[in-house]
Amino acid sequence: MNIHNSDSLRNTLKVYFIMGSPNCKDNPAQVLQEAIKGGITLFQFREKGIGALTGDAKVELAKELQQICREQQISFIINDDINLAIALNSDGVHIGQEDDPVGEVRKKVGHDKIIGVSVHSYEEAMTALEGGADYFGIGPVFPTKTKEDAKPSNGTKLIEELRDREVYIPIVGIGGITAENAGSVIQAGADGVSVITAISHAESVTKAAEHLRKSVLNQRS
Ligand code: TZP
Ligand code: MG
Repeated sequence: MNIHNSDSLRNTLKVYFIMGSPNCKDNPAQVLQEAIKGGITLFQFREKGIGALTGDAKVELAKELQQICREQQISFIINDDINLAIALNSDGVHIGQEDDPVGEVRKKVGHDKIIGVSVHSYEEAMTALEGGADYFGIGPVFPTKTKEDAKPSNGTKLIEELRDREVYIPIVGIGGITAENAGSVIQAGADGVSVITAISHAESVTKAAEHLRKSVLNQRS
């Protein structure tokens, strides 16, 4: 998209909230509103896991959350579901290694959309870069219970390796990130952090987002 590799995308990735209905104790629309109030900078709709909505119910929730993002000028990314992303004209998609190759996804969504790719090695990163990824998601940085099929946590090793090898694409860390450990992810070279439960399960969603935002913005990478 226009904000390819730019400071604008780096800034947008700083406090990246991801969720779907299985991650929320309260109504997802309310959780999203509160998270935006607390200062998240980007949202990803990830409707996965036990009890995840499918079919029309999933589409309706996606539309509702997208509308909230629009009103609050927060970009709206969809996890995995390229067809839904196209149908809703979302701002972008986030894909993993099990999904279609990045180049094919790029052809489908067009050049003005953000494509995020989860990578777990230098080789995967190079392939994603060649395919036209706009940013990488790297993790799990810390242990997490949120993703059933998550790989073992690997700290910030790959983030550091990519920066050492002069790969400057925007990067977010993911997996077990909290306000307490977010600083180390930024220090390692990430532009931002993406979190699910640190915000979605917080007693005060707004305060949790504020707290995370402060700890990210107070760091210099
Ligand atoms: N990918 C790697 S870890 C993870 C995903 C989607 C889950 C992150 O959730 P949490 O609750 O922030 O650890
Ligand atoms: Mg996927």
